[in-house]
Amino acid sequence: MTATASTANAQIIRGACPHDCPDTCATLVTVEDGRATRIQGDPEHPFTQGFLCTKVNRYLERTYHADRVLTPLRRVGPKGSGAFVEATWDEALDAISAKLNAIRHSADGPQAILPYSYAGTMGLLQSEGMDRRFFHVLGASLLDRTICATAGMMGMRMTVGASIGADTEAVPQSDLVILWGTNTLTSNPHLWPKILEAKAKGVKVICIDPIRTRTAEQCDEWIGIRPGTDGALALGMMHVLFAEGMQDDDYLARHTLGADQLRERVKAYPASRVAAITGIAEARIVELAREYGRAKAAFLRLNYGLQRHGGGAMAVRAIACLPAVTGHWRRAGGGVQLSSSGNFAYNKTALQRPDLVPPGTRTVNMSLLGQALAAPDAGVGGPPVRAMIVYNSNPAAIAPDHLAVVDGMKREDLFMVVLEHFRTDTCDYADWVLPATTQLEHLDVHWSYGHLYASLNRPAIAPLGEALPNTEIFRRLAARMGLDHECLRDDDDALVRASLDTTDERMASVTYEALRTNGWVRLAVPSPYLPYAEGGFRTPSGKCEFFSERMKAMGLDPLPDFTPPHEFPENVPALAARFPITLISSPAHQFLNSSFVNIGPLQRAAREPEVALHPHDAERRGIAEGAMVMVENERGHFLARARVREGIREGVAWAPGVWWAKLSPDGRNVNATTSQRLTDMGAGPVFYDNLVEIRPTS
Ligand SMILES: Nc1nc2c(c(=O)[nH]1)N[C@H]1C(S)=C(S)[C@@H](COP(=O)(O)OP(=O)(O)OC[C@H]3O[C@@H](n4cnc5c(=O)[nH]c(N)nc54)[C@H](O)[C@@H]3O)O[C@H]1N2
Ligand SMILES: Nc1nc2c(c(=O)[nH]1)N[C@H]1C(S)=C(S)[C@@H](COP(=O)(O)OP(=O)(O)OC[C@H]3O[C@@H](n4cnc5c(=O)[nH]c(N)nc54)[C@H](O)[C@@H]3O)O[C@H]1N2
Ligand SMILES: [Mo]
Repeated sequence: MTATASTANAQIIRGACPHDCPDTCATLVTVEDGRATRIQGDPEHPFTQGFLCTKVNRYLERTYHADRVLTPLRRVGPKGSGAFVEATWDEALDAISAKLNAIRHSADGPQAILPYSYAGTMGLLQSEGMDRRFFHVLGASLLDRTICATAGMMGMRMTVGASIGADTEAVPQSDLVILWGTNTLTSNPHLWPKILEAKAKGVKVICIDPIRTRTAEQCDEWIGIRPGTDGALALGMMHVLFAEGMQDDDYLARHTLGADQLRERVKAYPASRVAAITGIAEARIVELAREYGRAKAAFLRLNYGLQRHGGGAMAVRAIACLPAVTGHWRRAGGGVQLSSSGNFAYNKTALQRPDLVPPGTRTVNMSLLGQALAAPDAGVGGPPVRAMIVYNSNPAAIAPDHLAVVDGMKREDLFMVVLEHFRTDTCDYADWVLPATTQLEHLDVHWSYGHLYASLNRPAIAPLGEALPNTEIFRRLAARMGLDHECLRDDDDALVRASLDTTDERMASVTYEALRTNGWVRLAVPSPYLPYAEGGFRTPSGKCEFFSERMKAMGLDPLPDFTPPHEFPENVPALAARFPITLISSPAHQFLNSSFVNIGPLQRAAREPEVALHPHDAERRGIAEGAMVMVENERGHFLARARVREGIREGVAWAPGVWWAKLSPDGRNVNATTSQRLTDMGAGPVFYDNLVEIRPTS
């Protein structure tokens, strides 16, 4: 081990970063006299490479922060006031279990109770372990966790069959890198050294993004595409590839389904038409296709930015066809990568016990929370939502259509419990806030969506104050409520074992022993991993499905096509006349969704809620650099500081997210303007498919 500790009695504990990020870093935490004194990236981990990001470098500061919630809190003021008093665990568990039992035994029944969680921690135990068992035994409503990635996941699933793509460690072997709808330096920073390795060999790196992000600035070229039009660009590229004979006929014949139909379909996308849709010059589209066609192993790194539009799933699907047209999957460094998560075959059935879900239990889409809280039947039939238990998420800040969400949370007849580290926006509407442990204080097992290493997080320090792991909170709640099932008594160690209890070959290397010894281990797959070099797609046909019977059965177009955003200006001219600017609210560099917004140095670095716009757009509106502006549409509005900059498409604005509403000038954040419309597949949110107007406030 190359890490050194500063004092003799210091210990180094291996852990994993819990945050929702493709990188899932391996960490080394130095502990001296029971206190964590240092956190660093594991230098031996091939992806972490010894460094942590801007945010997680401050993980100790976050853990020991004076604002940590360290005891149960009971609300004393009106909903939204944030007035709480401290309470004991006994008081909290008594009150919460009495209320939940009353609802469970009422005419509305247990489905009136809704869990709401996402990936505040990605650890299997603390994010989808005992909580799932608890809600399943209880018979609560199920939650469809769509808030981030389901559109892209469906796009991949319908095309290559799974969330499995090219090995990110093979990027240095590629001969063209396209960063497509991803701000790598911010949201996937540990991929950057691999990209630099490729670049050092003279490989061209192109970034396709409506915003000239810090990533785009470091690339050889920025292609400033119109938002939500990536599907058309991919179809236009395939048009050129086929027209100029740059396809790999052998790969097409052996490993794809529907190549002839695809070839017919893309005839409708000549570069002239694609230029009009995407706003990219015709000649550039043709040349991009040629560069791609000449390459032998181009790496297409997608991320989730481009799928937060009405046609997001189709866009990912169209792009995912490219490496099968050119046969790039054959070679190391070639192919497309959106997520590697499908490689991690943990035993989620044993962990979560879906067999305990009562038949006929309804499912509520988390992206429609505003609607679910407003409608008597949660919008999907059944009882109203009378209780909501929130953990690992801050829906009052991050859910679309913020005003609808907050209206719902204010309902006097809604009972809300939030498990948290801090008093977030969501906590302000809670009846009870329960203190949860951070990653330094609990055990967990991790997967990744950006590489192929499993990891174990061992607790480095004892829980602060009266904080408890989510697992333990649900165990105690179950016991207090009298929920009687033996699986609710498993301890965290048993949960780890349940998740590792699998015979899947890829998991052969992932034993508890290996994880305990080294902290992390590569899945038992070849290195580099070429998932589709010889076909072997995980679709029903085993081929890359240009033509999808499954989509046809869903009543969708079975072939890739361009699906415009809901708020595509030429399709909604009246709306676009009033709200002509497409607002993208992708992550701020210093925050992790709404996490870290309350950490002083990071908050100061992010300054304040801002909105960047093109000089022409600013000038037309009389907006000067630094002016306070109102960003608005029919759904709502929020205040932000104008940043006028060249590096953004005209007609597009960028409001980096996700600020806590209560730390924003008018108590509202960007989600006051986003809608509860959904993507074409996967029922995901459309955060960046959002027309607004921006006006000076004075
Ligand atoms: N620092 C930091 N890192 C993070 C996060 C964070 O909040 N902060 N969040 C984490 C999470 S939960 C996720 S899901 C990922 C998200 O990270 P990414 O998957 O990289 O997604 P976004 O940051 O949402 O968007 C990436 C880029 O897509 C661009 N974009 C938007 N619309 C379009 C479009 O229509 N076409 C194209 N080509 N580009 C478009 C945006 O301008 C943005 O620069 O990052 C994770 N990592
Ligand atoms: N406008 C706009 N909205 C967005 C996005 C966007 O780009 N633009 N991004 C979307 C995306 S991609 C995502 S993934 C979602 C993310 O939305 P969320 O999943 O809600 O993520 P965070 O905002 O980071 O909130 C996570 C919360 O979990 C808490 N937490 C962390 N670890 C633990 C734990 O172990 N136990 C408990 N009890 N709590 C814990 C943290 O303190 C934090 O408050 O936001 C979405 N919202
Ligand atoms: Mo996400």
